[in-house]
Amino acid sequence: MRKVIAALALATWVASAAFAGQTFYAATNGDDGAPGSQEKPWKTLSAAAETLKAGDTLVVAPGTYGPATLTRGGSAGAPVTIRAAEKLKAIVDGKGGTAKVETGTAGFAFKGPECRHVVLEGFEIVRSSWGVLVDGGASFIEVTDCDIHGCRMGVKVAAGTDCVFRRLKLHDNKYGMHLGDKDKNRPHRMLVEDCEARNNHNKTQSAGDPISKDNCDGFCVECGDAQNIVFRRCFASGSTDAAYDLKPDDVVLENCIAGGDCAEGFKLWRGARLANCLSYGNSRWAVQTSGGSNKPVEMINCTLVVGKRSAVEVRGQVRMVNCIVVGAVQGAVEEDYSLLSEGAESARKGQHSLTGDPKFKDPAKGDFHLHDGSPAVDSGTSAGAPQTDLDGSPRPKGKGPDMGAYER
Ligand SMILES: [Ca+2]
Ligand SMILES: [Ca+2]
Repeated sequence: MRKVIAALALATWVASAAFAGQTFYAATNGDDGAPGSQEKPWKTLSAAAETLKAGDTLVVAPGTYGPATLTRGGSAGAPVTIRAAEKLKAIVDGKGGTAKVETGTAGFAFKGPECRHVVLEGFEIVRSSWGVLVDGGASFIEVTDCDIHGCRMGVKVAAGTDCVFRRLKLHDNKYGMHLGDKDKNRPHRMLVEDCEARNNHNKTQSAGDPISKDNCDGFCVECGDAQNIVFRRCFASGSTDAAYDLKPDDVVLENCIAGGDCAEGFKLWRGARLANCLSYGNSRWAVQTSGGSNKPVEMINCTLVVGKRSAVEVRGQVRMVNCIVVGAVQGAVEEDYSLLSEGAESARKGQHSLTGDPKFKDPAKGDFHLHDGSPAVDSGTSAGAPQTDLDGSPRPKGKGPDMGAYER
């Protein structure tokens, strides 16, 4: 019986593998006229990109390659997959650089409405105008486990929807990730998970470069009415502008950190919902909201620590529950069950809110977990509190939920 089941399982696997398409190979010593087999691989990713069909996988051997543009893809059950054989050992070099005026080279470009359902995995992408570019209405593009640096923009969605960006390291570009254009080409349905944006700024700017020297963000979404934009477990530091500069009304940030050396931690233009987020050590505000909408920014279980100016600057409406704020609050905040400290005390209106030292473990080293004696411990409300904290540990522990991003 066991043999029959094994045989059936194998038959099913073979059938689905056949349905799933073919596996091809590329290597720097290959030949674009070759069949693309493991023994006789292709040479360039640009030639391979023309050949791949729904369900096909391209496995790319270690080495350095030129850019590739995809204008076709797969389908929902049978994506086209382009994968580095060894993670970050296949490098795509656009041979441009951050300081250059736009040259129009993307490491990987996904272009046009026929380019749908493509998965890109495990590449290092360098010296391109855009490390990854989604344009012309491409959709269902999933980019994972890539290291993108030395580019003008790490990831740009110029015109596209339904993308997933996961475990990307975006560093030493001008911009980290830039989704959408100013109120056109709405980048609906974007999921950004476990991505890091570090040191994306404009060190050397060429004459005529249209990017303002000061306006370099870690993560930016331009379109106010883009829908279903989610950032989860992302980290940003070292941008000359914001860590997160996000215009959409309904953007959601869960377990995200703005970890220092940016102008603003979270720059939110209209509505937004932040849960378990931490902002500290930024040179202007931990959070700045710009209003422009009657939809309030909502924050629950966030820890917001003053940069050089104030902790929170509010234009528009902000609602805060279970938060810790250290530093001045400018503008009106509707808050409750929050701990307001070091200049934020006068903003306290909520009947369950507190003032006092939050007793962070080691704030100088960026550790905003709570000491035992912190007044924030067990002082929050369970109404609406996320069931896990910024570390992913269960909430509540002890007698109730704590205020701030970490539960103890
Ligand atoms: Ca900006
Ligand atoms: Ca607790």
